[in-house]
Amino acid sequence: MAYDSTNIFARILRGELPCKKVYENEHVLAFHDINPQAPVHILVIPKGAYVSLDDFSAKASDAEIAGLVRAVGEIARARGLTEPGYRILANHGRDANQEVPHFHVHIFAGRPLGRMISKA
Ligand code: DGP
Repeated sequence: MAYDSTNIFARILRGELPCKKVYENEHVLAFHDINPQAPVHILVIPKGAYVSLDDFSAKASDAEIAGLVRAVGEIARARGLTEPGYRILANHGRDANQEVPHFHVHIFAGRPLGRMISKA
């Protein structure tokens, strides 16, 4: 799937749409999800144009990949999520219901999150 530069997160990265920013560095922007599924629901996105984890893991540089993973950990630590815990999730493609075609990692926290995934 080719990257669509009109997707919502590309527009946020270009400053065309607002977001509630949580964190930013050279490689990464993080902001609150517009439709939170937990008391803490943060999205961490690379600044580069990658459709999903599939694209990111195949094409991103080691620095971009390290930057994103380190940002997730840093955000979680800065927000005191290490204890009591948090969950990360990244949807790729149809079966996972990926809605926005710019790679993003969800961070969920702030309540007991149950086990793994819905059976529905
Ligand atoms: P996914 O299904 O993994 O592609 O999740 C996309 C998430 O993006 C979903 O939890 C809602 C969130 N989202 C969609 N549009 C916007 C937006 O304009 N701003 C913010 N902050 N989040 C958005």
